[in-house]
Amino acid sequence: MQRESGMKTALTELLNIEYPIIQGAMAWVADPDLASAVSNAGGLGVIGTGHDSVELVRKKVEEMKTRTDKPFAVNAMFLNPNIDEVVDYLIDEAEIKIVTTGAGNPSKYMERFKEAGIKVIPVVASVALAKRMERIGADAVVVEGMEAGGHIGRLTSLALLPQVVDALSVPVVAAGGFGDGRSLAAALMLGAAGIQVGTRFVVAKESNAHDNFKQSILKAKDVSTVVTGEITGHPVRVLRNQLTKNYLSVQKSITSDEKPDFTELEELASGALYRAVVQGDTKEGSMMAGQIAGLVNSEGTVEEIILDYITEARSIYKDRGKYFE
Ligand code: TUI
Repeated sequence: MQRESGMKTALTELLNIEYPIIQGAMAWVADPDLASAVSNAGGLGVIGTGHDSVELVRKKVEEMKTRTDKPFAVNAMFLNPNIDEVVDYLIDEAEIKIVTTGAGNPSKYMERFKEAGIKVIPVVASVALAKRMERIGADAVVVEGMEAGGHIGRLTSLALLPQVVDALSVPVVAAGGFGDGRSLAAALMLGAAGIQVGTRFVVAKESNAHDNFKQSILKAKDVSTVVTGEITGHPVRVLRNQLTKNYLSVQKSITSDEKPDFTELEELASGALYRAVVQGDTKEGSMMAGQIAGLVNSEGTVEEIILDYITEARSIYKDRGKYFE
């Protein structure tokens, strides 16, 4: 395969990678197979840790180290009940150089991460949290718009990204809706130093996501995703199916009591991500995917996907550059 020359940005310089593309830490998908393929192809592979035990995180990190000698990151996800032990392991034993964080505020761990020489890249969904992260030592931030799959904030990438770029000095990475080279070019134009890609990597050849889940993304249209769980304070974007129909109907029946009862919702959601991603249950499983799923129409290896982003972004720049002359 024709190798593209690298694309130098503040992010590639910070992380010592070839292309300004970070792989999202999708629970059950972002394993060492996918993450090592991304790192070996010149992006930043990220090991997802979802609700993992510390033993499982250790296994994944050890496996990753046998698969790549390129930079990689581990994601710390704050809805994980084992988060304290996972962070202790990452700081004290894992000997890793980069951490991304998601679904919460990493402030209480920041000093220890920095003391251990670990670069920290929190995922944020607001200007306020982005500024706070920079102030306490974040090396870069990922700004995630509500177009993204999984747990999301309230603002769109197009509105949020330039506001964070204006507010920060550290590199800003755009996430949520960045499904091809056009969006990489657009992100760079808005002042980002790179993008984070989730949904498009779910369908990569090296991704171990169940084929039924991959096919659902490949078949998805622009309107195929819905947001569930807003009522619980944890909005999650997923592909529409029987589960979301049931979930949204229960959600609608819950009145705005002082103490609403979420038991039925919790039962519907319990284990639902595993059912979709690992067992291939596209009816009752939770198929987290971004709005960009409608644009993801072909599989391809991780290397093909990354080079596709880079060649398309470069060709867009050449073609559209004429408007700015
Ligand atoms: O973390 C994500 N996406 C995720 S995590 C996840 S795991 C899960 N599994 C089952 C059910 C529900 C979730 C699935 N998808 N993206 C990064 C992200 N972080 N998006 C938004 C945020 C965020 C939100 C609030 C970051 C910080 C934050 O802080 C609030 C605060 O405390 O200030």
